[in-house]
Amino acid sequence: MVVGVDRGRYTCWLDDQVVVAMRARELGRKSVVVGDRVALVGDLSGGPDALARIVRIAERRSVLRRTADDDDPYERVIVANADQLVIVTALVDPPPRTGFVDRCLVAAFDAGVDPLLCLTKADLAADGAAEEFRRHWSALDLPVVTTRRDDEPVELEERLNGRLSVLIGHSGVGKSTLVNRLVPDAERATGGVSAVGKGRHTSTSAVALALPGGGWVIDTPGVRSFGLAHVSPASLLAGFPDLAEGAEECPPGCEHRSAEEGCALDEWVAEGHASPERLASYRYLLASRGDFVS
Ligand SMILES: Nc1nc2c(ncn2[C@@H]2O[C@H](COP(=O)(O)OP(=O)(O)OP(=O)(O)O)[C@@H](O)[C@H]2O)c(=O)[nH]1
Ligand SMILES: [Mg+2]
Ligand SMILES: [Zn+2]
Repeated sequence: MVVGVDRGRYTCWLDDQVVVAMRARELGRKSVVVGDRVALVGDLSGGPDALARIVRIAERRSVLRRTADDDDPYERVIVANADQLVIVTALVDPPPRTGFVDRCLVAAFDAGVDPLLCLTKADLAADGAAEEFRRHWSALDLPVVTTRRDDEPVELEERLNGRLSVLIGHSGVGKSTLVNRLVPDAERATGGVSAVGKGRHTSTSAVALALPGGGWVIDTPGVRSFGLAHVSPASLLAGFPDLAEGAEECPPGCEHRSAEEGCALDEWVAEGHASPERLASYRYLLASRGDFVS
């Protein structure tokens, strides 16, 4: 398994040992990402100067992608073969954003990866802040864990056990801090919280670490936005399962923009099946992508 990628060098985990490899020419332009299962040839000794070659990438069980912006055609594959996407959001500093979580949920559903919401820095937040924030997704079966500075992340640990999970979130939310607690010898650098938009990230590349209890956790650099240009309009709606059922009542070809155009989603929300904020978030995403359901 590829556990790290840095300037053309791929760190691979092979029989409990680290082997550094480069791409073999026969791979062509195919990208190799953290989480990929690969076939290696050459020097597999794992010595300091040993360099193996990646000759094949195994078929991926899942592919988690994002684009920098909603209209950016360039897709970045974040990780391959993840079972679980852990959406890491601080309750304060940086402040939580429901829209970011909604975007991650769309990406998770699109990739066929289970979402988990992890709310950090509960020690800094007002009482009830976690409950208030998570209420936004109360119509979904979205598992949520809350963590705080001085507590062991026991519940998170249980949910990561035996699975390949990737942590995604803005810079400074505490991803690397969690990884250091989960994997005692991880030694991931942690840093301050940079002002939003400053673009200073403490972690600069994705790294997979073996969990003591089995499974893997992947720490990733903070993302500023989670572009969804690669997600089809139909998949976008699938990322809002609380709304998708209501859309069955829409007229054929409904673009879900407004009740005036016959969209049934306003009625669905008025009946209490989903929250107005979720519908607003969905419509905001639709509009920011500049495409509509046909
Ligand atoms: N009070 C408190 N501070 C925390 C908690 N988790 C993380 N921090 C602090 O938040 C800051 C950022 O933590 P990091 O773990 O570096 O954040 P990150 O998400 O890995 O950031 P990037 O690598 O830039 O994406 C550090 O100063 C941590 O000590 C928490 O639960 N409570
Ligand atoms: Mg980090
Ligand atoms: Zn509609």
